[in-house]
Amino acid sequence: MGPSAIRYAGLCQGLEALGHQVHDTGNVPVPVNETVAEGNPRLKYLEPIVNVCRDLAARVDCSISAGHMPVVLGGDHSLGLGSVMGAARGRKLGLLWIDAHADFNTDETTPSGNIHGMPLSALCGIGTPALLTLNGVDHDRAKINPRNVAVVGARDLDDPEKVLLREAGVSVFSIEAIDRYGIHEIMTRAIRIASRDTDGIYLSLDLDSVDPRYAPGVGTPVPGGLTFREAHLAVELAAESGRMVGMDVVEVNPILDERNTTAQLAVRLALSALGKRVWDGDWE
Ligand SMILES: [Mn+2]
Repeated sequence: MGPSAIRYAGLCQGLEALGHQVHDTGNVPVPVNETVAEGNPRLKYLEPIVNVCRDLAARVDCSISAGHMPVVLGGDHSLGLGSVMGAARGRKLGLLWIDAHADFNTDETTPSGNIHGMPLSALCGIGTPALLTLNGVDHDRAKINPRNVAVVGARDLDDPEKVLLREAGVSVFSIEAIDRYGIHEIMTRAIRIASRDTDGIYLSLDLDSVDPRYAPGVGTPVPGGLTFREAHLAVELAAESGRMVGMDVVEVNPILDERNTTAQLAVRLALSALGKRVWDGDWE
């Protein structure tokens, strides 16, 4: 439903108006939630999630290899495991994870059993082998160096998750860091970390990073998030780095939304991340 809402809010038309050529490849097939078994309560829906991620990884790899910029819409942030793993095939990637959460739990630390709380740890090589290798089919286990990962906007971290983040060496720029230093300075630092000795940057944008006033239609809203303008500046700076190879726009849930507000914001942010500016002439 998330991708439909984002399409309905005009993503393709907006991208074309920016001068991009758009190939909408349609939805990645996902089984209907209510028809599959939840399975292991510490790794809910592991099997369907791994299958979807394996399919998505191949599509993203193909897209980048063909010289395109994949824009992956969701939906559950567990898809980030597939998209980033695909983007990291044969490429050394830095990762910007803009999110209210760090998504760095494992099956051992998870309070909920939701895999959308685990993709970033799995991408850094931490957690259950089925996620790390997409069930052994994917040979590029743990491609992302945690030293090239920056989490931006975090404000809801679990204690065991904090220990894992620290041990791994991930840079976490909490909302407090943004309050103190400003989004421009924090994104500059985050982009520097993701750029260091890498071939490019993948941006994974969880709409719950934005304050629920502007993005009410997300699964796990947390008050005190990025403002409308901070979110835009964050992705504009990512675009300006000239190093982005692909992006996710996720956690849009139309059932929880108010008149498609969150999908509309998702479109605005995706366009800003792909080059849209209010004014691109001189300021002086
Ligand atoms: Mn997330």
